[in-house]
Amino acid sequence: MKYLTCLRTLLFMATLISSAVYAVAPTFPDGDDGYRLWLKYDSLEKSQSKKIHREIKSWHVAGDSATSAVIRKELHMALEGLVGGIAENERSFGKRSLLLATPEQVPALAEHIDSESLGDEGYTIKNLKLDGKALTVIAANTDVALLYGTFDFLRQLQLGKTPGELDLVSVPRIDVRTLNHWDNLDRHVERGYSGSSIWDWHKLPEYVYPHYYDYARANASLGINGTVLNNVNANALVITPHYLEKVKALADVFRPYGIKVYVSVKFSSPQLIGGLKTSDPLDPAVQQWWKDKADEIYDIIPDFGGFLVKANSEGQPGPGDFGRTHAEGANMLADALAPHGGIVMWRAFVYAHDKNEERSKQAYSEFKPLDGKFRKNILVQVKNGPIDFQPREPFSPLFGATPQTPMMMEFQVTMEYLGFSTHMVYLGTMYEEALQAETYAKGEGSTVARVVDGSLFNNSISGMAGVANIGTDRNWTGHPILQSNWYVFGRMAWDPDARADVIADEWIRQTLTREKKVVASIKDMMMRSREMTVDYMTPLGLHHLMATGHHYGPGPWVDNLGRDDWNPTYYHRADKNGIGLDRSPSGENAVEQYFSPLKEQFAKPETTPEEFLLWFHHLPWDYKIKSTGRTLWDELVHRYYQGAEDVKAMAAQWDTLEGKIDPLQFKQVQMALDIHVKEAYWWRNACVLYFQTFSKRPIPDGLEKPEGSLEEYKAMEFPYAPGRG
Ligand code: GCW
Repeated sequence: MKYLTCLRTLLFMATLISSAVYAVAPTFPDGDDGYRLWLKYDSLEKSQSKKIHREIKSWHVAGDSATSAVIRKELHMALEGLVGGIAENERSFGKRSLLLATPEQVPALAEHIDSESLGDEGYTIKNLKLDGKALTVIAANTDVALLYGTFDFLRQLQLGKTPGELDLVSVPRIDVRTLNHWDNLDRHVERGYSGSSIWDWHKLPEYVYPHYYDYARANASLGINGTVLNNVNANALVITPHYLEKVKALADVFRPYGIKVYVSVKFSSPQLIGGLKTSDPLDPAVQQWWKDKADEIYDIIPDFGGFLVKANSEGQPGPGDFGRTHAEGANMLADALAPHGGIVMWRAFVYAHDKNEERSKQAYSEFKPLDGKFRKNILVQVKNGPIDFQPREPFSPLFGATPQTPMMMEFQVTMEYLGFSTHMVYLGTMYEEALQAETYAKGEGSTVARVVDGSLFNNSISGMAGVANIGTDRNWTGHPILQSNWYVFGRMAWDPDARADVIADEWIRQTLTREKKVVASIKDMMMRSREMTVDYMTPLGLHHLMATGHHYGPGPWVDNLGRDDWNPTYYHRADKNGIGLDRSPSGENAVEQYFSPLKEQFAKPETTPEEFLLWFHHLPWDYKIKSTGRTLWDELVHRYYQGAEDVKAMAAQWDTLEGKIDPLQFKQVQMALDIHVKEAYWWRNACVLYFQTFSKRPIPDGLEKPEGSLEEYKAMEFPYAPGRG
């Protein structure tokens, strides 16, 4: 009896506890985990769906390649999701069908398309009659281009169009459109904030994950046609036989999607893995070693893309170690790859130990004199700004300076300097700003976009690279909204004149919602997000203020690093008189690297755009800011405050979307915004308190005092911040 009572009490208590747990257990929302990216294919509105069914009774893919199989699979899946399915006609095309074909596959198409202008990658989508049958046609010269056309077709449906309305031609403006993975062979991703590397090198080549295919689909949907698998701080092992088998396995997965693989190579590989005593590019044995290596690679991977090289930069070996130029180093590799059709992407991110030149000038000084000395299969890959992926930089003066050397654009998609993966920053506006900048290299209209696409100087090859923000996180990019940066990078690599707002709009409608008001609200936040970030991190042309090593959070006070130009103090030069780096003719004269009229405009503070003021000038704290009439100090503080406030307002704006988008995605962004707000205020407070020690001026009227003390901010340490180099 006693035993029973005891048991009953126990049971009663257990029920109490479990119901208490039940009552308070947080109901973390179920929902979309983001894995499907912008390829969700959720069902379209009924009316649109009906119309599509009226216009298209069946579809037919004429080809039978591996790429054709990919197209079929995508169409099956997408049409099933969007409109409940449309039948495939495997044998031919009937009345009112969607036909995907090259003129080679369906010769009657030839008279309807301008094959020559489409090239290998362009496509057209139009409505026409063939053999008396009304059709919607996706036509191109190759199956890969048909795949690009397929993805565009599906995008158009998701943007509200029906097949009958489509009439478009699309040809990529840039030849080489790559993602650069800064992924190490041990799966650590340098500057990666979305988990580990998606490449499981250990299990390759036998074990191939489904996400390799989905990665390829996502890239192909944007027209990305190359991927550099490993970090530019390269491990020589990647081109040993053991790893080449793994590279091959990935190449085999990507091939049907039109994606070539490339690897980053270490310049000293002949010594490290080849047993040679030198890696001197003019040494015949070294040249032969690379030729043999290229032959070996192409034996295994016949359509291998080529090499990406970081040389004589941040401790990496390079031709300079042997007294040779970048051109001599790059040419040696280019000669080894040329017989196989491979290319070299040679990075211009260099700043030498022994040079006493201001850092922003060094890449130009080094590469401009080499113009004309590079082989035809070399692209020089340049970061968008002259320093290093800062929240805002003027464009690198190398764009436009080398008519005979194609300059490949390198954007950072991962947000090393823009808040990792917890700040909600849409980078489309930043890319657009860089691409639309006027270089004046050949007078007006000489935009960076026209340098990069090769049209300004009629270069025979062109390229754009994006340092990927992709990792093993379920949603790929660690933050739902940051998927849009992968997306916009790809779309702008296809068309460097594409507009950030248009792309934001299409991304949102495919990924989050088609509800007009909600789309508008999200787009509004995305479009303003980068400017807010500039404001709370580095307003008015300030740059390189981040903490050391991991680059997480503010560190404007750092002044003790091994090299002068690693220190934030080198860049802001705040003192009792003022702040900013004088790059005008009376200072470092970096402005001379730009064409007129830019060099004259940048030479004087009055004509320098305000967003670059402190990039080019050291100005007194009481300098009058034209747009607001405030003193420089007051303006600086106001901007820091504005940036932080804008983020807070953005978080509140996001809150209004509860119930209007997928609950899990809503929640994930909301949680990230909590961090974002906190960190925006952290940046604001730390920077304002620090600069105040020089300006000795009060916080302007009407603004609250920064919280915390400078000492506290300086003492913060983050030994385990992700993504370290
Ligand atoms: O921005 C810096 C990064 C390094 C990176 C380097 C580069 C891969 O802090 O992590 O190294 O640029 O672009 O080579």
